[in-house]
Amino acid sequence: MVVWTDFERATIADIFSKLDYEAVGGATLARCLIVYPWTQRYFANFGNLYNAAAIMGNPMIAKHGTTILHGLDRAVKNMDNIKSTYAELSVLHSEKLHVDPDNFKLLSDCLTIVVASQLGKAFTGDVQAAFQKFLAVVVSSLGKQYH
Ligand code: ZNH
Repeated sequence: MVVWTDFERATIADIFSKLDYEAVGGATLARCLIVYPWTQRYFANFGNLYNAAAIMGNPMIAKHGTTILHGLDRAVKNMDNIKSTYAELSVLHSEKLHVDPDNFKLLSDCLTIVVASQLGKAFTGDVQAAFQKFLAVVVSSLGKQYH
């Protein structure tokens, strides 16, 4: 059972309330595919991923990035039940999509960088600590149904 301080709860809610899901989701997934090119294998049917410019301009990537952020929103709204909230999504990624769970961590690191660049000075050490704790719980919960 994860314990959240009032500061952590307020910080996570505040960050997500400020995010433009479309812009941040697209930028995060694009960055993940550029920085860790082996993650492109899951998106073979998403069209042109030829280089960084193509990835950043790919509308399917932008749309799926938005889907992922909406997926994260479910954890924000269920901070005390992230594991059960993601049970089904974990099964989907494991059994149907065959996404290596290491990739959840890679994506979450890209999200941290995109959020940091959006928040600028407001992304203090305390804020980063809260955000990374939240993402660590998300990553662990998404990996829970892998055998
Ligand atoms: Zn994932 C899908 C979420 C990560 C890959 N995803 C998906 C969805 C969601 C998600 C919500 C939708 C589902 C349905 O439809 O039902 N993810 C998510 C999250 C995360 C993720 C929250 C974290 C954080 N993914 C991920 C990664 C990868 C992926 C990292 C790789 C690399 N996903 C994926 C795919 C899919 C998905 C491939 C399918 C897509 C299509 O459409 O086809």
